Amino acid sequence: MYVSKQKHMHNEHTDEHFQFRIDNGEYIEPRDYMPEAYRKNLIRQISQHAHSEVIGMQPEGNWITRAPSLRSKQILLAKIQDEGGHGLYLYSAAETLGVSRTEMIEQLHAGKAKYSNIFNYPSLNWADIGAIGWLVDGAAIVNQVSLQRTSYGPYSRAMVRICKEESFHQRQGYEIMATMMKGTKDQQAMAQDAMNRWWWPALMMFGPHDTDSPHSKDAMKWKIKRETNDELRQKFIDKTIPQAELIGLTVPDKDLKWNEAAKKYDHGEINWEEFYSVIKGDGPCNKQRLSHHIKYHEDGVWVREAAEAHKLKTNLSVV
Ligand code: FAQ
Repeated sequence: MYVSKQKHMHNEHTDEHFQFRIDNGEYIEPRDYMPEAYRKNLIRQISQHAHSEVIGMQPEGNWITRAPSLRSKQILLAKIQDEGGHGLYLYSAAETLGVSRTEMIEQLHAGKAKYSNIFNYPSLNWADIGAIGWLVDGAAIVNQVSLQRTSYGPYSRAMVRICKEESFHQRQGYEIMATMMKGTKDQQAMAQDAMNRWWWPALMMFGPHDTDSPHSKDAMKWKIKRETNDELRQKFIDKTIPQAELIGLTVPDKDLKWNEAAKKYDHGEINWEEFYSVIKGDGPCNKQRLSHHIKYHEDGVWVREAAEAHKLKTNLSVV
């Protein structure tokens, strides 16, 4: 053992030494040696994650002005601001890998970078805000708790901060659903309808089955991912079903049943055709989400110019 460690210590700029560090449970930092494919895979995943946080502000932003009370409006505003902050941590983490935020935004606008499938569905009424917080943030937490131990230091540290805020988000949504389920028949029907529409897309957030996930093999080897798509999806299902039952919601899956031997829920088939069509750009709201982002990015040119001018002025006055 000692001999092999010595050997690796002399060859720090090799893929072999890199893998040795990963297997040893070390974190990789921006200036450390890393294989080009590791860097590329991380830029892809972190930038898509950042875009998801920011695009994810839109379906909820739609309901700020129509929140049913001052309290619920304040909470929703705080939650949406958090999502913006999460996007910033993540863009900054990706920048440490040598890509600029401008480039990442250009890739998003050109349709070359993805963002989560889930944000291409419409938020039709207040119950949807409950379903987004409970199911979408609930799924995001399961994934992100696991990513706190991802092998890239800046990504891992961003995840630790983000997870602290996500658990408040999940409770915000669950509280809305629980309140509606204690309400009138119409309110209960609205909550159930939102559950029916968001359940399956939330399961798709974990990505394709492991057997159909092209990036998983390397991502697991490099510990970018600590658990696979299917493992995380199963965790989310097992944790969420008792929560639905507690407030009287029915999970819209006729094949769902408890598997006593495996101590987990077996679930029905996910509609992968829908998933691939949504991530290719043909979901109900893809065009709306992107054009909204492009419009406000262009409207914000003057802010970025003013910040640059201020920086220049400050630098000059220092000289
Ligand atoms: N949506 O080989 P894999 C949130 C793509 S944050 C769209 O399995 P990977 C907070 C994938 O990119 C939600 N595309 O890929 C919030 C790849 O295509 P590519 C975001 C997807 O990366 C709440 C292809 O399919 N969270 O919600 C999706 O190893 C409320 C093959 O897939 C993260 O991004 C999908 N769901 O595993 C904010 C977590 N799944 O790139 C506001 C970090 C797969 O080759 C309001 N990301 N694809 O063109 C991850 O953990 C991973 O990237 C996975 C996918 C697990 C999402």
